Amino acid sequence: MKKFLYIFILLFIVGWAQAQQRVVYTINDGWKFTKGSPFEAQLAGCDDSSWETVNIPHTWNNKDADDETPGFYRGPAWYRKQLFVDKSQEGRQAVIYFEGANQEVRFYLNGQFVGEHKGGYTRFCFDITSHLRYGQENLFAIYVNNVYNPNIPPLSADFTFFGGIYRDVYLQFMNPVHIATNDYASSGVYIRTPEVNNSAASVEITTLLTNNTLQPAEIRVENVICDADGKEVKKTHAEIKLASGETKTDISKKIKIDSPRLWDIDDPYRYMVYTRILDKKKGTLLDEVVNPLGLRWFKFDSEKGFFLNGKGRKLIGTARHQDYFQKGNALRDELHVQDVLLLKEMGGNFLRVSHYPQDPVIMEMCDKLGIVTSVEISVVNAVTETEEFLQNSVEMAKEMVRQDFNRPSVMIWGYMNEIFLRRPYTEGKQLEDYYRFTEKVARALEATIREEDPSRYTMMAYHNMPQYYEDAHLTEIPMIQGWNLYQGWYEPDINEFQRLLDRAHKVYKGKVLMVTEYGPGVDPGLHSYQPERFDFSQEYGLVYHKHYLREMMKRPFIAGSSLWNLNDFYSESRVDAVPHVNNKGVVGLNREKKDVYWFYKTALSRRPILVIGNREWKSRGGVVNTAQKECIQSVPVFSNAEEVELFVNNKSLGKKKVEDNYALFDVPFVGGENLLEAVAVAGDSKLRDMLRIQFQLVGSQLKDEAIPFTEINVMLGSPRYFEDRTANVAWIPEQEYKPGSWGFVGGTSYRRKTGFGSMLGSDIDILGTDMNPIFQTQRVGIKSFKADVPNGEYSVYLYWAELESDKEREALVYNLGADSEQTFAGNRSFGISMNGTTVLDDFNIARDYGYARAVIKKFVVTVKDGKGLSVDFHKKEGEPILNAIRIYRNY
Ligand code: GCB
Ligand code: CA
Repeated sequence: MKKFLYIFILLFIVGWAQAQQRVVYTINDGWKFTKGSPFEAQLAGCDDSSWETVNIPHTWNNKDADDETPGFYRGPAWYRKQLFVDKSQEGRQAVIYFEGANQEVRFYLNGQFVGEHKGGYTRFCFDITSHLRYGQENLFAIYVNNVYNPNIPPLSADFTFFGGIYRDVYLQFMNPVHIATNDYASSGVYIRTPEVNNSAASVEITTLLTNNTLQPAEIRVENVICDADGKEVKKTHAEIKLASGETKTDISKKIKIDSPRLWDIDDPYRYMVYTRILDKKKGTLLDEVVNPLGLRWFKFDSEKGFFLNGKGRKLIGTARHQDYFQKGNALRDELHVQDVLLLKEMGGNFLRVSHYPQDPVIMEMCDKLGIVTSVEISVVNAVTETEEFLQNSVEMAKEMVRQDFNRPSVMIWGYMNEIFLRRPYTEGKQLEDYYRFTEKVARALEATIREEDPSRYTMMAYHNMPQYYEDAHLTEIPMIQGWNLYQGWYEPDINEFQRLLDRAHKVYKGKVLMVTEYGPGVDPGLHSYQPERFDFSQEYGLVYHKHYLREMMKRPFIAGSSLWNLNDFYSESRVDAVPHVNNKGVVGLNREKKDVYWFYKTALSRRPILVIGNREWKSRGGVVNTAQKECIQSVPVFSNAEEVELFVNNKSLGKKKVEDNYALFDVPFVGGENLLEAVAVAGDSKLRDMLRIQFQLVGSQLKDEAIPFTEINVMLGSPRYFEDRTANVAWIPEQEYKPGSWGFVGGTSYRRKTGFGSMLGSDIDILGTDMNPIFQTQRVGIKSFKADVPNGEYSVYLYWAELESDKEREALVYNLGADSEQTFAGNRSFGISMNGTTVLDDFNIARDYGYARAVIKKFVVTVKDGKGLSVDFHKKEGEPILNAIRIYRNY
């Protein structure tokens, strides 16, 4: 009797275990981590007690942007964890699944090597069934390396290659007879929709099935299509025999759905497909996976652009990088989700998932929000002429396609971004061979993707050297040409943009065209009322984007565009207004919205909008310029209403017509707090927006008692305004000295030569500060800086950085890779006196501090006898310079 009971219980347990569904959970927390290669780190004997404890998502480079050492750690590192695995999972299939780790991984379990993966942006998994110990602790040891590898793309790129296990890691347990997990970390299910129209759709489902038991298995495969409410719409089934150890493919019959509800930008309706396998005899459920199903049809036309479900839609959106302020690329899901929400809120309907496949939640969000996507592998800037490089690229393409195959949002697969930006040769046989090899890689990728997935389009993105791409035949290969265009930024003439579009339309007749990138650098803390190229001001951002959007809208043959970029992102080698950051985002590293974001939101939104711009300009300042002792500065108010009224401190400034999505108001600011209130009427809705701005008013006459002098903060050689957001200090532009007032005497604004023309100031990284803009402009040949301040004691801070280097900077191709180690060998020496007293006699910045290093000297000066302050510069060798000055009244 007892024996029977045992058998009964045993059967019950086995039966229960078999009927149990897939179990999937993350194992992110509490890993031991160290950089380097400790001896036998995969073995239990290795002592990891002194290692750091970290959580995944994790990168070891998130702090690298903040330090001054050029570059970032690129090398090996280890993660280790003891993990208890439940006894109840014994006898099941076990898999460890990585959403992504940069860039080479070797995985060890309980001391044994299990598998490896190359490439930092695609998902991968390993079967660990035979290595696990159940009801015990298991030693997981993961080697990750982000060192340069000539055979793994990307070789170089304008973003930081943050190393680490920077996306979620999971354990999965399932029945040994299951939907395959060994096909490039895909879901094992591939859903195709060979025909879709308004009246009917047909669906075809391919399922990969694995039998990892020692016996043959007879199973039933079911595919149940449910609507969004979970109601069954259609069901198919098939019976299949699997030999022991076999993985087999089942292809469903075509499933017809009548009057389908389509997936569209405005109504991203999703059916769900439940793929199940059951034990044929017992009917028990063995495994199940769920995939989204979007029914839609689309096409790109070289003249008329993009069509979704028969309707013409211009695709407008952004590209996106997967990093965040001080976090590097190690983002939890919510931060990814937020980005797609930001894009949707802006009115975008397109995401270029570039330069690499991204977190699964990004794709899920695009499916849910109706955002069309293009996903690309990270073959960027250059290739290595080896078979291994080619093979790795092809593998990445397969991973990409199979992993995001079922996403209704995906309509384009991309590969190769600006592949000739960093050509290793410029002429001759070597260049020819290089072109030929690159073409070979391109053709292999094109063929792979088309074979994997003939239902989507292919795309490649080029930089503005069409000749290179034509010579190598790359303009012919993909179905869509993407052009990355920066006229009015890297190149001087903004109107060249539309000429290039028209040229491409003419030269590449029949090719579908997209603008895959365009955008200017915008430091959220910089403003200018004389905006110009390379000044990084919010205002130039508006000038640029207004122009580009208008020109693209005029041209139906431009199927769509993805501005560069949704967010500011880290790029270690970059030297712009913010060190190591590419500032072309319409939102910042911390996702604060810049004015250009509001511009797009207003232009693209169909809902009534009214937003006072300059929203994040919290510490603002300026010089009195009205008889009423106010400072007039213009403020944009974004709206899609016809006209807008603005009140300032409860007084109306009247109504203004909106042009190009905003109205500019001349706002008279008073010192202290100002209340701005905008109102407008759009259709039936009354719109209202408010903004409080703190304004630091500077007198034009410094002895004016109505505006007691407290401080001025002036950037020389510059019309820019800059906010020191840490200390809430408002920096204002220079002006020429007039008696009673303040300003410079003599000199000119420093302009640096660029690859094309010149720019105001410099964009080199200034060492020793995180406030580059204060140091990046200067007055050269300055004689004096005078301020007719009242008697008292003052702190006078002088700011310098030597911007001139004798070594010619690297040619400014997209100003990447400029090195910060240059030394200044030239000579500039001058003396400085304050109200007649010599404070420095032989001041040579390069000699004492080197090139591009922030130097701040504070002097305490007493102003007497109503003489004001005069800082005088005495030329000895070269021209005296001054980058900025702060005059602060102590008493
Ligand atoms: C490009 C690249 C992108 C850069 C961008 C820029 O063309 O494709 O990776 O970040 O230009 O800002 O220079
Ligand atoms: Ca994730």
